[in-house]
Amino acid sequence: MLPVNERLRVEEILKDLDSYIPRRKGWTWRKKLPEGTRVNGFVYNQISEPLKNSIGLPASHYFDNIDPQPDAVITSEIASGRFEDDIRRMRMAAWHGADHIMVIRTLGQSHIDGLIEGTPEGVGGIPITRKQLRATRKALDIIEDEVGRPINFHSYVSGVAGPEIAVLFAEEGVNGAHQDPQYNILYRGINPIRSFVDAAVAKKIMASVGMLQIDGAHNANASSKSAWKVMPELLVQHAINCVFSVRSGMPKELISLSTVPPVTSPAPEFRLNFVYALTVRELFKDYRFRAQMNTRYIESDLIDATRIHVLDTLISRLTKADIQSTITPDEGRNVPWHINSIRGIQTAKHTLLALDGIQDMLRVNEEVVRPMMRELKMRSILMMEEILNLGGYFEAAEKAVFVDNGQYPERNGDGIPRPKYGGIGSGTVVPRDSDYYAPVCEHFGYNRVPEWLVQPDDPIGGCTLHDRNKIKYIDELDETDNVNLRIAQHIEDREKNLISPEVEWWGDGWVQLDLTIPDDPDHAEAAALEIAKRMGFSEVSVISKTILNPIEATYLELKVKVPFKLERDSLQLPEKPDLLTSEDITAYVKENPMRVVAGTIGNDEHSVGIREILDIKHGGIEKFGFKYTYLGTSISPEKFIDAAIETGSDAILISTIITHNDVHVDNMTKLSQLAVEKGVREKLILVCGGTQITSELAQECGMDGGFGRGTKGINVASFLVKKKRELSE
Ligand code: Z98
Repeated sequence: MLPVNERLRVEEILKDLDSYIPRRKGWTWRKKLPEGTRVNGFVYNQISEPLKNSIGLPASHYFDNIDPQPDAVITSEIASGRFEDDIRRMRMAAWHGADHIMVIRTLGQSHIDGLIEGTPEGVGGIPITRKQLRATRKALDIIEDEVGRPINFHSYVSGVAGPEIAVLFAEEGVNGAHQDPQYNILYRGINPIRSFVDAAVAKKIMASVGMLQIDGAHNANASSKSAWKVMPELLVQHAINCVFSVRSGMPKELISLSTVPPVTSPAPEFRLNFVYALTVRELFKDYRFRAQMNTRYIESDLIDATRIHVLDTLISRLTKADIQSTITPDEGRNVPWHINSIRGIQTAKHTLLALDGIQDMLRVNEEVVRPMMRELKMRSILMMEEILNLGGYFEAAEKAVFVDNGQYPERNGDGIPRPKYGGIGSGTVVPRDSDYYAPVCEHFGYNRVPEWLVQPDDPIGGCTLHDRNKIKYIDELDETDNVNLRIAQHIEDREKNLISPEVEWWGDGWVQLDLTIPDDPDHAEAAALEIAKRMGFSEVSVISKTILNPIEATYLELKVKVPFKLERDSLQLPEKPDLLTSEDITAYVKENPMRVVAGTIGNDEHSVGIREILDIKHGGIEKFGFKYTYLGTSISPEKFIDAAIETGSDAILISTIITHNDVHVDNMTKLSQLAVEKGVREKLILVCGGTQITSELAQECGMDGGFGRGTKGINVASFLVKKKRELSE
């Protein structure tokens, strides 16, 4: 197993790929835990087995670092264009709780009539090749051992090479794929007849290895102008692909509907989305559901995307989702950044856990929703009827019935027309001869296997799905575009121990910068670009703008590049304080009550810092059981000592921000000398805090310890307990 503190080495993964065998085929669901399972005292009804290694939600450290895993599979879509960076992101995603990794394909692969080989770089995704699949699956084997949960690897069986890709996926252990002939036809302009014939073959092959299928209905929503109006059509598209898949040999458990809440606010989104979600799940109750979030209305604003994601995931929990997808604003602005992938996963995990068991507490008001569901069903049944009346799917597609922006039966006249005999690959489907025979096992349609054969592939000694030796592995075809060239820089930097920031590819130098400029959007944009240049960044561009007020201020997100790299070994790491745990401190103070006097010293009136260190509200020492007497501001050293004696305190906490004329040094020195003079120095722990204070400086001035910027109550509490233990020894 890869040690958790070691990087994934692409060069290691690339070794011996010619003999790599995927460890399993087919889809894996999470192992659900019984309702009522307790984790750290909390009861959960919708969780699954925990991970071996993982990173919990930000607040998990308040709960003993628990990281319960929701019951739904969580998807991360990855589109860096370089598979060697995709696999790093997969490792990050898996640690945060994703177990379904969808790799987006490079732009244009749908139109390539055959397989690509090697490891070329892609645009908006990677070219899917055997080598990239093997390398990724091999990396996922390592990652799933590390997190202790199977990870489903997924991509797309679409385009004019659909069946070839399905065979490739079946051979290489890809666990799931999008497959929907309507996608080819409507969005990729591929001939309708060819698309359905290819789909039947592809689905049969996918089913033979237990791959999960996701359909493409959501694309009607993503492509239409008035996306909420295509709801009846979404139901129709799901129905067409479901029935066609079952007839092609796919079991219903392997068919997952890709459903999206069709609309977002400012529309009254919940009413529309909830009724739609109830309807689609009722109509297709025997099937699985993959809930995607709305992508149609995502802007390039991260928080906006997050709000949409949370509300969409609420719909999933109020209805059902076997798979919860995550998408980031990257989908809108085409900057697929590591951090946003992870934020998407956190959003899904957080929302699913937050809403654990919510359905048990609520009842849907049937009186309200039933008529709305009925109306939606009626509209889609009418649409299906019209398709039949027109002569069938091909005739309807030719008449631009699909992706029309009118809510059926209204029509807007702007649907996508797809001629039955037109498009890419038209005229390429030929009928089989009556004695057609192919020596392959997983086959759609008739195959006149000679009677004397047990298996159709006996004459060739087994097809590639049964005899891996028949698979031809091609390494690289392009000497100028391959992973070896790309990772050379990566390896060089790693060996020289260089560091530069990244957002997308290893150490790519990109930085996200956000600024608020007090001006109108045009001036703010020009100013932001100029500021970034003067800060020394190169390649600056604005990726998102939010108007706070048309003239008062504009918030901007920039993408900028750092034109240098750092030497890792030259970095000075701050010493980590050796802290006692909260439990240790609390237990000690319970057994050995401790009291302090505190205040700001001399003429210092800055009391915010010391209050943070004292008060329970801010996680101050009071939280651990310390009693304190707050003397106020501008307290003299004499008063501190007298008060400590009077109250029988163990320690004096002074605070000082003012350093003019070294007054802080004088005050610390005076306090410690006075303690000596009054004969209490041995009994009292003297501590000073303030922005300019260091432990060394405080000790030079006769104090026991000093605390600077960033100090929290626990730092002081831990110090006081340790010191008290020393004194009592
Ligand atoms: C998703 N976020 O669902 P190309 N087939 C289907 C698809 O939905 C898609 C493709 C193929 C979305 C991503 N969906 C968009 C049914 C894409 C992709 O032609 O290689 O881009 O196929 O995952």
